[in-house]
Amino acid sequence: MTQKTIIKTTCPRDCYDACGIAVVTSEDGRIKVLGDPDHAVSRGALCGKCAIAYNGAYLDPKARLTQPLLRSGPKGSGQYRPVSWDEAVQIIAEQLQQIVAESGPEAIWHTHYTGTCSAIAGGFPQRFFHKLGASEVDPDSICNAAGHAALGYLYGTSSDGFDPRMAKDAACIMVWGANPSASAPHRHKYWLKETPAKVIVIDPVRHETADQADLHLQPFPGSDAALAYGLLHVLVREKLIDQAFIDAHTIGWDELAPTIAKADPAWTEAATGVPAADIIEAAKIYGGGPALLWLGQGLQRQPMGGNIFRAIGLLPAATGNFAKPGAGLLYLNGGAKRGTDGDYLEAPHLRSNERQVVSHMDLVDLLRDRSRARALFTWNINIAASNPRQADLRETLNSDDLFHVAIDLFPTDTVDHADIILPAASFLEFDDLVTSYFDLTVSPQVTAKAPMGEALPNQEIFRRLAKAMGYADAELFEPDSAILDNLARQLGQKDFTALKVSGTVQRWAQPVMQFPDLKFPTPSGKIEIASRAAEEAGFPLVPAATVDARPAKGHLRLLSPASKWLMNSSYHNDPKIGAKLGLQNVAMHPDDAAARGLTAGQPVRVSNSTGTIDMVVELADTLPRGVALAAKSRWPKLGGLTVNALNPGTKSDMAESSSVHGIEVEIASI
Ligand SMILES: Nc1nc2c(c(=O)[nH]1)N[C@H]1C(S)=C(S)[C@@H](COP(=O)(O)OP(=O)(O)OC[C@H]3O[C@@H](n4cnc5c(=O)[nH]c(N)nc54)[C@H](O)[C@@H]3O)O[C@H]1N2
Ligand SMILES: Nc1nc2c(c(=O)[nH]1)N[C@H]1C(S)=C(S)[C@@H](COP(=O)(O)OP(=O)(O)OC[C@H]3O[C@@H](n4cnc5c(=O)[nH]c(N)nc54)[C@H](O)[C@@H]3O)O[C@H]1N2
Ligand code: SF4
Ligand SMILES: [Mo]
Repeated sequence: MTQKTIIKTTCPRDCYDACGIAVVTSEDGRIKVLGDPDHAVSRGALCGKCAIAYNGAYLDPKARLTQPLLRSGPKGSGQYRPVSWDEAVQIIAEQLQQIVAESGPEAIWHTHYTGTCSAIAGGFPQRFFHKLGASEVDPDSICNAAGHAALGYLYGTSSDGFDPRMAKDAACIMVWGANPSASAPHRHKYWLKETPAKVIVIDPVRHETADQADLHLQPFPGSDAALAYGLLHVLVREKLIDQAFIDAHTIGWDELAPTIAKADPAWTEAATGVPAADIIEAAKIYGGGPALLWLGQGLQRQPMGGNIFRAIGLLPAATGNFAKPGAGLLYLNGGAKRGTDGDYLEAPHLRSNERQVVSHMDLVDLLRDRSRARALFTWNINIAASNPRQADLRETLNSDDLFHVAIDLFPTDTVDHADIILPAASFLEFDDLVTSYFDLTVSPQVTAKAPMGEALPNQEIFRRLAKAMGYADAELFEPDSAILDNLARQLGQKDFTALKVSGTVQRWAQPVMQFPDLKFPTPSGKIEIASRAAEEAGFPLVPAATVDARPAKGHLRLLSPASKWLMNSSYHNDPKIGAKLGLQNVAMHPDDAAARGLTAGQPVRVSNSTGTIDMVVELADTLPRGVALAAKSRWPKLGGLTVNALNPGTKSDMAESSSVHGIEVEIASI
């Protein structure tokens, strides 16, 4: 039998699960990336997409970027020649210095997100950009900024969620606008199945998690604030609110009275499409005992996403669902809750100018304006697939006078437009640290193999760039080993070596209660149902029972949530995943298809004033009438423009964030 070594590590993808991984290397050097059977989340199996991609594209030198490349032909032509790391960083440093001298560092922009969520590869590069004085595209504006802003008004924080171990004490788990069956597969498979709680899913789509729930409410997209008020109406009527809690720990409850009174089940049914009986049942279950509320990220990617979050966020406040077992709400659990010091990791003190920030929704306009943007770094992100105005963005990225450095593992569409391409090492190739954004755990990312070709971890790339720029600050050169020990200590561990030995650990041995002392980090210290800060920012004092207008005649509302087979745009280039994805399809209710004379498998043109793309019809009675669905983030170069070519980049009501689930389209046969 061939001798094997097994290295245990953690998946650092932008995923609720943070699975434990066992990397098995046989004597002949062959590697298998498997789910760690001893890990509490993965229990021996990765999700389908990672099981394929980590053993496919991630290990395939032909799929990966393996050396620095310098553009040798017109932009977008894909012509590059290999250069050494020294040459690459030298060219970049010279360009940056010239731009700084002529236009100031503010003309250098960087955009990044969650290609890897490990701490150093995700955070350390910020030290370089702070020192440089570069400008930054607001990372969360492509994903979840509206929800963060809304919960900030209400609770003073959006990153301090319930401890999922509380599920054993809950009478109800309400999953509102998330699809764990795709975006958190192990939560779908185990967490939601093993809880004694009744599970309620609120989602326009009857996805697998909704299908398996005790109760599924199917509101029309963008009508959730009204639904929240409908639930509050029943909670008040049935005396299921906790008046003592409201009196002691909230401000502004009475301001809600007129809207709650209006939102009786009949009104709410008309506003949302959810049957009155289901609204009453859901409120009774939610109000009947300790309840956990999971606020999905898809939910707030709506034109009124911020208001919707403020309205739904009222439910745990009205029912006193904090500081007791089985109670709470969760959007994300941030690293800071466990003790990570973001300022240590990113060193903002290195900055000597004021940071300029724009929303992802404004990226195209920014990049077209040479008086504001002369250089762009893209790292941990694939804007050419994931961002709005896809066709415009591609054209903009082709500008000869925009100096573009792309750092990635793979030759994505974004990378194809760069002047210089730098190959990043994968998470299997360096040590790092992962804090799940669901569980309150701390996990090691452990080197399991040598970097592919000349690829380097993000942090090492930015150390080399700092040296080439002539910087001397110690923070820019701090070695990974020292950072990992410091982070491990911040997170309550002895050091990183100890964490490697223990593997994933819970930050606290026993489940922790949410807001245990019932002090909320708002200006008043209470839950701000009425928020002066929100009012000063131009929002209503209390959330409104908004309902988006139904699509114009003949139009459909297009949702483009997470695909089961992709991690955002990652993995489309893996041939086995590509085969599973097949042609780009758009799902719709059979009645909507029939009304257009369309049948399953038929090629159609999907269009609106932003763009037109061709897709194939899928019939899905899991969707409400009037709603179409095309999953997000395929690679344009693997089949033509994708769903973001239909996305105008309209901002949600709060934080200039994405409202991508608010798009309307027309669909017609070709
Ligand atoms: N239509 C539509 N569009 C959407 C959404 C939607 O719901 N609908 N959702 C939005 C959301 S929520 C998000 S978060 C964004 C996500 O969009 P992106 O942030 O663009 O996510 P990915 O497409 O996965 O891109 C991450 C890139 O990072 C690379 N990467 C992985 N590890 C590393 C590393 O260690 N170093 C470097 N340098 N690169 C690495 C990957 O190869 C990948 O190319 O998409 C948004 N776009
Ligand atoms: N497999 C896989 N997993 C992923 C990702 C991926 O791309 N693929 N992406 C990761 C990232 S970056 C993120 S942000 C998370 C996102 O994961 P989720 O938080 O689950 O968000 P989405 O997948 O965008 O959308 C979730 C659900 O929101 C619903 N929704 C849309 N509009 C509304 C509405 O108006 N009301 C209600 N009630 N529901 C609505 C959609 O129908 C969808 O089922 O997943 C992460 N995990
Ligand atoms: S992407 Fe999520 S489900 Fe898949 S292996 Fe990674 S952590 Fe697990
Ligand atoms: Mo996201």
